[in-house]
Amino acid sequence: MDDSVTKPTTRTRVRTERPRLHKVILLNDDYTPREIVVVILKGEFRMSEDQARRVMMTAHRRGACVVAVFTKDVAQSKATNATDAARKQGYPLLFTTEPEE
Ligand code: TYC
Repeated sequence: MDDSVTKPTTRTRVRTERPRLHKVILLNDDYTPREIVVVILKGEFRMSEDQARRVMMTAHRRGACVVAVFTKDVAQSKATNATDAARKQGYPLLFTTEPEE
């Protein structure tokens, strides 16, 4: 007779959700010179001159433009650094973040 005992096994499936990404948004204002916006976009977001100009002009015309998406921490630190870079030069340029839907 087979008297072997089969132990019940419990399998736990670990579901790891992808972290929600956050958008960095550039807001328009009436005071920051276009060239300053372009320089900050290139410096903080590694954009080419052409990309930076397009993003700047979109924010200028429409009021805001999504610059890029990152994990929450990276988005927030990039937005803060870029805003600080403008403040240091005396401009009110503002970058914000918001979660992606
Ligand atoms: N509107 C600004 C000007 O005319 C330029 C500007 C563009 C400022 C985009 C902010 O996010 C911005 N000098």
